[in-house]
Amino acid sequence: MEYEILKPVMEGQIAILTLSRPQAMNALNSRFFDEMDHYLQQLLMNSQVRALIITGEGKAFVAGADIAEMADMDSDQARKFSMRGQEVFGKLGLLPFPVIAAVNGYALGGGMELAMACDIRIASSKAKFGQPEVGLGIIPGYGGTQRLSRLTNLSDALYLITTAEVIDAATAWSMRLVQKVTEPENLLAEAHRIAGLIASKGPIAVKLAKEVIRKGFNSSFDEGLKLEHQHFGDTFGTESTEGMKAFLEKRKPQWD
Ligand code: CO8
Repeated sequence: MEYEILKPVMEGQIAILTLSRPQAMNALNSRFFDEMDHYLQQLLMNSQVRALIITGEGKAFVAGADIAEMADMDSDQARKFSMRGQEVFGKLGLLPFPVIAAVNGYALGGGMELAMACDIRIASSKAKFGQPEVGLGIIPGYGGTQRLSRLTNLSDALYLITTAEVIDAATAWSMRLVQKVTEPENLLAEAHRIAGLIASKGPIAVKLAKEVIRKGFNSSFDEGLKLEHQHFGDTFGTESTEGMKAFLEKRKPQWD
């Protein structure tokens, strides 16, 4: 598939995806979801990838779903558009490596929902976050009503979604919506540093850790503990032998 909106590159074992529709503030249209779905399938087939960084070109990370495309939709079309977005964003959580959103600017509506669907968020100090949907007479539709309360808390989610207030990066950090805030010029370097840390660790361990944390988060504590001991056992006899041997021999592990 030829990409019109996505600009993917590989740097070693780190995949970097730049959303590039700057004339529309990287707004998410149907074409975007088709390209993203295709790209995520390609990534799944590449066993070398250890982390994915998603960022935006220009002033915005993503300024939301494409309002021009949504404006003429009826309820059925809107439901389908919402389900398509939920499906594609849901795939980020299922990738066998962490996904880092490097939020360079506006992350509004569907853009904030995309960032929240990633595993880790870091933000430029110039980034702005918000769910402006109710101002348009609609509600978030790509998972925002569910992810925001889980990532922050019930009242912060209700506050942000019902007021549509746009917050700066420092406020997003104080709500634990983002893990780090950097100077704009350091954003990508910091995303690479985090991705590099992840890539230097045992790939099977990282994959299983992500799976256990994500699945456990959506189940009971006891179910989560069960998953943990199962997968803890699964790591033995794989690269754990090399990781622990390397520690005892005072050298760096060789994972591949
Ligand atoms: N959709 C379509 N076009 C957009 C969008 C968008 N979300 N955001 C910006 N654009 C376009 C503008 O229309 C403008 O186009 P043009 O140059 O042709 O007039 C261009 O991008 C540049 O935008 P501005 O001139 O407005 O740039 P500013 O720097 O003045 O402002 C803002 C930047 C603050 C980001 C401003 O553009 C803005 O407020 N954008 C809309 C933000 C918004 O409301 N987002 C939420 C959208 S709704 C949503 O995301 C729902 C998700 C769930 C969907 C579920 C499926 C049904």
